[in-house]
Parts: sequence; structure tokens; C-alpha cells
Amino acid sequence: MRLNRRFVMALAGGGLLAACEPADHGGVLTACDVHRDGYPTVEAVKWLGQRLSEQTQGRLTIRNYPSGQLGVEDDTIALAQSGVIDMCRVNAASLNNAFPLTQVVCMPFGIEDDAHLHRVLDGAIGQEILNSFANRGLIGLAAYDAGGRCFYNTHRPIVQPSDLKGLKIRVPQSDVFIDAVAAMGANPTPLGVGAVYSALQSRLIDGAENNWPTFDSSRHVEVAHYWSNTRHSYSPEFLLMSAKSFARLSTTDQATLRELAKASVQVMRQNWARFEAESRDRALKAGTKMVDVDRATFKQACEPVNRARLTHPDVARLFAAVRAMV
Ligand code: BDP
Repeated sequence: MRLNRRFVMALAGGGLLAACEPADHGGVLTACDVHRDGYPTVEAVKWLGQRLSEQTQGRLTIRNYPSGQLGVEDDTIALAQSGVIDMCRVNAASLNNAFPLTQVVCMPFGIEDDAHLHRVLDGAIGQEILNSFANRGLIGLAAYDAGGRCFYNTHRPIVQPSDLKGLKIRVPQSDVFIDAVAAMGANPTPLGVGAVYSALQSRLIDGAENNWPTFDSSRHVEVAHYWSNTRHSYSPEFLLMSAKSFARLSTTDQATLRELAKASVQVMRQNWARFEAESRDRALKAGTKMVDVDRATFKQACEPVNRARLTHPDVARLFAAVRAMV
């Protein structure tokens, strides 16, 4: 983390805005991700960068900083808003508090499966969410899959909400997740995803909730052996661009970038399906004890959490539309 801050400070001190200025920097757009190289979100942005470079005859390229090199997602969102970096790929959960429309794709048990999520993201609802980032200095370029999030812990199999009682479960910095995990019976503990491995190891937390790929690639699989198939949220990933950096591009380059970002969604989906299955198989082979749960009781426990969000008229309107697409 200290290194990340040093890096950012160096950018800030060393003419960081020049670093974002395509003309001064050979058109290098900086992007970041908390995941490592090879993870489907990182690969999708790499694919996007290669096509962008081809289509602009090398004028524009993307330099990606994976593995959380630029800090936790909350920090990278702020860096993109201020134009210190050009792009960030973050999960919708990190956006829930500042961008309420993102809540409609995170609210517990709101999305049923990948196909339902695709229908929502590919249509008017997805577009409205992407457009909403412009309210606070960001351009929504793409929304990527993240699969179903499930609980995993170091103590015991969780099959019903009462099994979560007394467990400290790490959650992203999102009121939706904090409230949902509390409603399901656990003690929610917000932390950056990069801190989860050591927090599990040191018993600061008892578990977390995430998808198979994060469980496997962030090595949580080594310390938490009980996995419960709750699939309580399909919270997707977003690729966002700094509105300041976007405004510096010509309208033709803006259109090219938007089009390629859209195309990268399909590339990512194909990679994702394979990567998710491989991650799950690897985790099961490594000894993870997977249990199916009574999803109806978890869903019921979360109803007040979702009801409380419906006081926001746009969230209420979009959430009703999401449910109508089941
Ligand atoms: C993963 C997302 C990542 C989030 C992480 C989290 O891919 O962007 O940072 O969850 O829970 O699934 O914080």
C-alpha cells in the first residue's frame, strides 16, 4: 500500500496531468485493476488496448496496472475522477454509495443468473447505469460479468442464515453489501479485497463473500475451506474512464473507444465462462468443501434490505424493471 501511494505521489508530483495528456505522452492511457494479469477483466482491457492501438495506428494505447498497484478500488475511482489516471476497472459494489443506480445490479437476490444479468446489462437499464457515471466525472465504458457471489469461511459449512451468526464476514465498501450480509446474520467487515488473504490467515475475519475466480486467484482458497452456494449477488464489473481524459480525445477517437469497449464485453464473457469453471474446479480439487444452501431463506432475510433502497425513485423504477426481466 505504501508503494502504491508512493507511485501515485510520484505521478502527482511529476506532472501527472501530462501523463494523462495523450499528446504529451504518446497517447498512453493508464488503466488499473485489483486483479492480477490473466484475470478476465485485465485481459479484456488488454484486448481493448491492442485493438485501440491497431485502429488508431498506434496513436492511442492502454497501459494497465494490475494487481492493485494503484490502490484499493475506492482510491482508483477518485484518481480517475480527478484525471490522475485515465481508466479504472472496478466492481459495482465500490460504486454503490456514490452512484445509486449501480445498486440495482447488486441488491441481494435481485439478479437470478448470468443470463438475467446479460439481459439487464445489454439493454436500456445497463445503458442508464453507464450514463449515470457522467454525473460525477466518469464515463461508463463497459460492464463485465462477475458471476454469483457466495460465502466462504474458515469455520463451518453455512447452509442457512443462522449458521452465519457470530462470523465476521468481509464485504466491499458498500452499504448494500454491509446491510445484506448483516441481514443474512453475519457481522459485516468492510475491507479492501487485497487485505482479505492476510485477514483470513490472522483470524481478523472468519470469511468473505465473492465469486470463484477471486476466491481462487486471490488465494483465499488456501485459508477458507467452506464454500456455500448462496449466489446472493451478481454484482458486475465496470470499466470507467475519467471524463477529463475522455474530453481530451477527438470525437472520432471517443467513438472508437466506446465501440471497442462494447466489443470487449463479448470477449470477456467468453473468457469468463471458462475461467469461472476452471477456478471452481481448481478450488474443489484443492479440498474446498462446497455446500448447497436453502436460498429461499437467505433471500427472505434480505427483503428488508432491498425494500429500504426503493425510497430512491430511480432505483425503485430500475429494480422493478430488473425483476420484470427474470
Ligand atoms: C471481485 C471484483 C473486484 C472487487 C472484489 C471485492 O472483481 O473488482 O474488488 O470482488 O469484493 O469479484 O472487493
